Amino acid sequence: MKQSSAQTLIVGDIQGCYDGLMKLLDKCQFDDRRDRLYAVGDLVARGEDSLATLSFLKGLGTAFQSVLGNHDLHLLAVSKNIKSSNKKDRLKNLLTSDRLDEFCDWLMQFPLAMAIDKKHIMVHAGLYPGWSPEQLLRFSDEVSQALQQDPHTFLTQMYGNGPDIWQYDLPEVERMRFIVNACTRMRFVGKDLHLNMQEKGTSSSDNQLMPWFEHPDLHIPKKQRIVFGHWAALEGQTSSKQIIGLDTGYVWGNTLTAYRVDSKDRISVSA
Ligand SMILES: [Mn+2]
Repeated sequence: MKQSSAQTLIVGDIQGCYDGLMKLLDKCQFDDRRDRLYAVGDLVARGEDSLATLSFLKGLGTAFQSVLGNHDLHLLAVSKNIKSSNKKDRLKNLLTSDRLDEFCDWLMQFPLAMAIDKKHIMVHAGLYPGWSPEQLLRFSDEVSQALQQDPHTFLTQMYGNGPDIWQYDLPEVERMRFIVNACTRMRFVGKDLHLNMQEKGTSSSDNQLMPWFEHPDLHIPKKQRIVFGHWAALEGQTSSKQIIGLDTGYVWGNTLTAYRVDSKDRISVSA
């Protein structure tokens, strides 16, 4: 059937899988003159062609927007010689491209969290259960301001697992680090609201830990939806209709998924 009306698509973690992205957009009959494409972050890293991926997405102009994932932030730090590339990343052609600075400047204008309409909020890892959706968007703005004002200082101070619990009076550097970790790295959270940075599976042997979206302190207004990626082991499964998981692990040999906002259906292609 031919797609005739305008679509809003949100795609899961692309991770530099350019061919997969092309297959998925073909299947959706994506047309950048008519449709809008959003991504939940981790545009680059482990896939075969992060350079072609960024070149394509940036070329979409205003038809494309994203939030930043942990791999996108790491790319920014690597590009500024603050960190070295992860062993498993396949970023060589991007890091040696004469367009690297152009792509990094472009990425830096994307936030950690974004409301794409009145209903859907995108964030790479999830909504920290100690925050409201409004707070998430406000804290994301704080991070964007700090990142854009002084990228080198921000990216240097960004790394570390602590503090692992949110407090309103955290000193600036710790405050920024917590916001980045909650928005881009969170999976399991303790009953006491601490972030656990070790567990990556679907369940934890520690019964004090739970997925962020199952924490009793998480409150999302009925009409809102949180759209996230990052947690490939979930294969897109969550316990709530309000929580839409889109990382289905294409880079690990599974599928790349888009959520079509208008019709509430999912479209996937296999690796
Ligand atoms: Mn991630």
